[in-house]
Amino acid sequence: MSDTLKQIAEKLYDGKNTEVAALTQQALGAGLTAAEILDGGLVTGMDRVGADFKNGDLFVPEVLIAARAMHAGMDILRPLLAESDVPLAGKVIIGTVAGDLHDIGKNLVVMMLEGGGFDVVDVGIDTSPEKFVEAVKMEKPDLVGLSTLLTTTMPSMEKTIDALVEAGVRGSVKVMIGGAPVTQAYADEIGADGYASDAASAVDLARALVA
Ligand code: B12
Repeated sequence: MSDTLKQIAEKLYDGKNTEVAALTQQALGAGLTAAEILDGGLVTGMDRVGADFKNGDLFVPEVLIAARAMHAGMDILRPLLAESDVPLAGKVIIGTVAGDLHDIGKNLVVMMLEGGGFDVVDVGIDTSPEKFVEAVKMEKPDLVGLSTLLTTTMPSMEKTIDALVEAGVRGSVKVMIGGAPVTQAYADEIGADGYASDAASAVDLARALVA
């Protein structure tokens, strides 16, 4: 891996957004492609953030700062990636289900998925099953992510999956769920394809589901 890519990954891990942006420009100037910088620099750095978040060496504020640095690099690469037809890891629609306004964890998952090379469409909080269905029809994602933090809104996850089935689009997407009250057993019970307990595991799961 080139030195510049290594530095991008390191500065991203340290949350240095100005340096990540400057190094990203430098790498482009040196002739590296946007895809090489994304994979070898930004995604590599964000993967390390994810691993250390999972094992308890990093906490939410550090992940948010690293994600901001990732965005600084992505802002430069995004237009180039859009032009060059670089295959992304996959497309994900994600939202907090109906009745639930919590979004801190969901936003972390969004950032980690973006850091993992996914194209993410965030449909927000208190998202009705109908809105999920509409978004799936419009965006044609590979994966739908459902988040909830309240036990009282866990049934909204099942209603969302049922609505995808009724609309005839369940077969075209994988569904992953997450949030403090849900478990793998609950995912199995409501017919989701998988559950992940944190943002880093969500990226691993998303990669496995779209593989
Ligand atoms: C912050 C917070 C709020 C904020 C939310 C702000 C926001 N923008 O999100 C506010 C003040 C608005 C709020 C409101 C309420 N809250 Co509140 N809130 C919390 C609190 C303190 C932290 C939640 C949080 O952000 N955690 C940090 C994130 C990083 O963790 P996380 O969300 O679990 O996300 C991680 C994983 O779960 C996973 N993940 C999350 N989503 C997804 C999705 C996918 C697809 C995948 C794969 C993974 C995944 O990855 C994330 C990152 O690693 C918790 C208590 C706690 N300590 O957890 C209570 C808590 C969730 N709230 C609770 C309650 C009861 C409420 C209220 C009903 C209170 C009230 N009486 O008004 C309202 C509900 C409003 C509504 N309709 O939603 C209860 C829920 C109890 C229950 N079991 O149902 C809790 C547990 C507090 C408690 N001990 O009683 N709350």
